[in-house]
Amino acid sequence: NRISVIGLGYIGLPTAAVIASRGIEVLGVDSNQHVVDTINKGNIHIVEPELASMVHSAVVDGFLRATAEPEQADVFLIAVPTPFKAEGNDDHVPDLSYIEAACKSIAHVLQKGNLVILESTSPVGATEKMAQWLAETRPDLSFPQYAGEGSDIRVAHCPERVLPGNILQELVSNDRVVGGITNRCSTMAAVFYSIFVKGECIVTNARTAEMCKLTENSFRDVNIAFANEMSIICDELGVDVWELIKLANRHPRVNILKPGPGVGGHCIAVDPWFIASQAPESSRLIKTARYVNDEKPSWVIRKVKELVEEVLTATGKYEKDVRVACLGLAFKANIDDLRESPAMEVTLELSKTFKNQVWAVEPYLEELPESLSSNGAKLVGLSKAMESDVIVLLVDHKEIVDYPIEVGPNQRALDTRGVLTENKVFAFPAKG
Ligand code: SAJ
Repeated sequence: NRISVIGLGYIGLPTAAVIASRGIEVLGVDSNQHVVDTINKGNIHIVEPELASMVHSAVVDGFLRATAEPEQADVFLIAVPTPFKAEGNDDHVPDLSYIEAACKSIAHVLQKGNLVILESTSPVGATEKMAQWLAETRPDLSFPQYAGEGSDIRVAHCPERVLPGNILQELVSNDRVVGGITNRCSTMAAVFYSIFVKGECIVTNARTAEMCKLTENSFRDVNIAFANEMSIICDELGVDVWELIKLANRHPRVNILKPGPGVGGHCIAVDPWFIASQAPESSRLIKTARYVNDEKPSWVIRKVKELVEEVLTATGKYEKDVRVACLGLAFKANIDDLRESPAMEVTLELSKTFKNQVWAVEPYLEELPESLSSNGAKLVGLSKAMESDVIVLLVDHKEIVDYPIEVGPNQRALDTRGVLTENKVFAFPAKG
């Protein structure tokens, strides 16, 4: 049996490597020749713990090969991006052109009995569209219906659900929701996943599987928005939000997530819009959550500017002599990914306001991105950052959490992740 994975990014490459590590022949397809060449040399173009060695062994052992042109296989997994349509698209309409291109590129190599699975996060109806694109592109298609039991290939959706930073574990251990165009499609896809998934594969229809993925990420977004809104309200009312959340979470049916500088990454800030763009009138809470989370970086920036003013008043320094240290740039803790990062958004804006005055700490970087260094921002270590006037804690990387940060009388700190708050929740009687 041969498996072909179309799209060798953050989902496709780890999935290809895990399947190949089971001794199954995997053909990875990517339109980017540099990606193809890198993988064929046994190297990787993305950062994810343990992925480099797994890809290297799979290539050396002959189970994984990359190519720019699709070839015949038994199962095709499509893991290509589903971004929004071009900038300025206020309705946030998803762009399915990568899925369409993937379908059109594999259509001519499909054979009777093949299984095609869409893993990309997609709006409701995308899998049906995919089946239609496949049917339209295949010249020898003998069945007018592309979606019924009469079709000669099987089509299903099985959304990826892995957490960046823990992809290789979650690919195997997470339950999977498998939604076929028909029951036979679902069953065949579930049997395929059982090759490498230890979690349960639960069968449903394609539209429910699509909506399930969007719902999971919207649920998280709405809950983070609640935490972010509480942090702003608590700031206004003089309540420590971190202590408050710990106390409220002692209730058996309350589980508040953590506030932060905003929501980053490529999924949680994107997927809720897929629902909102298909049901704009009814998605009121989902859209509001998006606005709350998107506005959080601006709130952080305003607070930092207030703290700089406080330092000026307290010390009599000139503004040009004030140093602002931003701790962490990644979109979340313990990963190196700066894309769609609220910490980057905050640091970038501060570096424009306070030119040559921003110090950035990012344990995962050896040099700062050009956007920051061009404003005179400098990459420094944690001990140097402690000499700054305003400390802005943006990412709870382990190195930052473990560092003994002390804020002196003439310094100010804004802790967007609750790292500096000591544990104020004393329970009586103390648990042994
Ligand atoms: N964040 C908070 N407070 C929290 C939790 C997260 O501010 O309590 C922030 C993070 O700092 C980050 C953003 O939210 O900026 C997203 O981080 P995340 O860890 O919640 O999620 P992602 O984007 O890394 O991965 C999510 C996961 N989805 C869910 O947990 C429901 C993952 O399982 C999905 O596979 C992934 O999206 C995806 O690809 O869709």
